[in-house]
Amino acid sequence: MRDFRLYAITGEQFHPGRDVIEVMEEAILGGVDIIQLRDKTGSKRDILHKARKLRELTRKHDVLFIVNDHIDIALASDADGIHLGQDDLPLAEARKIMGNKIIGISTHAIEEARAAEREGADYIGVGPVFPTKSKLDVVDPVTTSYVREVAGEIRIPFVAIGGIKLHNVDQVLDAGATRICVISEIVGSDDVRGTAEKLLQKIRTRTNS
Ligand code: 3NM
Repeated sequence: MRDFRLYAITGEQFHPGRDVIEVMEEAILGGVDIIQLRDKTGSKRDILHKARKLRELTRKHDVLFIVNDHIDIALASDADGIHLGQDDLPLAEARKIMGNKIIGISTHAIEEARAAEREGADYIGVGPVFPTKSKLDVVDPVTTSYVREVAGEIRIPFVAIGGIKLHNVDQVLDAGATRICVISEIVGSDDVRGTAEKLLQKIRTRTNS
């Protein structure tokens, strides 16, 4: 899979009155190189409609596009991949359906990270590093020590997530993360593009890239 550094997930509750496509385009212009559509409340039809628009946007800017949870919508919108949680379809089953498209898995403990790697995930999420209000069923923060553990052991790409902000991203990078994933800090910002630019700059500085 093509590598990425700054991963933004949609969170429409953070920008009432603003269109998701417009917000995500600003994020991309700020340097986000992978987008995930995450919608826990809409109907499948609505989610598919947004997925198709985001697919068009991400093609225009040549960035990756991932759909959360819904494999059918990922396929119907020709997304680059799917992101699954621990309670979703098992990886082996998802792989049968997704072929060689990207499969990302959320992990909250090293055993889950090892299993995802063993079973052929393309990348894993590592979090929530800090407390977050963006995910309802979230587990307790795993802290930067879990990031450190994964950085030291897991060989597939991983992305740190959960409560990551401009003011604490350095701690996550210090723990060995080279890819960062955020919802609220980017899409809830008054300056979506500027916030993405600043986050990317911090990643670049720490990873010499
Ligand atoms: N997944 P924010 S934490 C969607 O730990 C999600 O797997 C998490 O949003 C995990 O950047 C999270 O606003 C929410 O904290 C991230």
